[in-house]
Amino acid sequence: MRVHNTQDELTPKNLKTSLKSNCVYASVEKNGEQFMTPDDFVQRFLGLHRDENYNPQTVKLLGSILDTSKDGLISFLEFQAFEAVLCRPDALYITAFQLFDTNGSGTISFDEFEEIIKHTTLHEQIPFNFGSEFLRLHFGGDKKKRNQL
Ligand SMILES: [Ca+2]
Repeated sequence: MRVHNTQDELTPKNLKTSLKSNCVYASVEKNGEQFMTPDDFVQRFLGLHRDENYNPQTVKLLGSILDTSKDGLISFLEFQAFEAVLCRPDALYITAFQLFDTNGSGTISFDEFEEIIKHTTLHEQIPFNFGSEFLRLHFGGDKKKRNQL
C-alpha cells in the first residue's frame, strides 16, 4: 500500500482546504485585512525556495502570479481567484500570462516578456534571441504590439 501525503501536493482540492487556513500564512495586516507577501506564499505556504541561497527575485515573480493588483501583497480575494484559475482547463496559460503581465495591465508588452525571459536559467545557458521571427510575430517589428489573453 502506498502512503500518500496530500499535504505535499499542490492540487485545487488541497488549495481549497488550505484556503480556509491561509490567514495562518498572512504576515501583513492593513486596515483589518490580512495579506500574504510573496515570501509567505512561496516559502511558507508552498514550501518552495526555502534554502538560504534562494533567489528573492524568483520568489517575488512567483508571488506576482497571484498578486493581480501588483501592489506586492496577496489578498484573500487574489488567493481565491488563483484557486479558481487552477480549476480551469487553461490554468497553465492564465498562470503564465499573469506571470508575464508584470504590471497587471491585462496585456503583455515586449519589455515585460523580455524581463521574465532574462530571469530564467535557460536564458543564462542559451541566450534567447530577442530579434527572432517569433517575437516579430507577437510584438511587431517595432516591438510595440501588446498581447492579450
Ligand atoms: Ca495584491
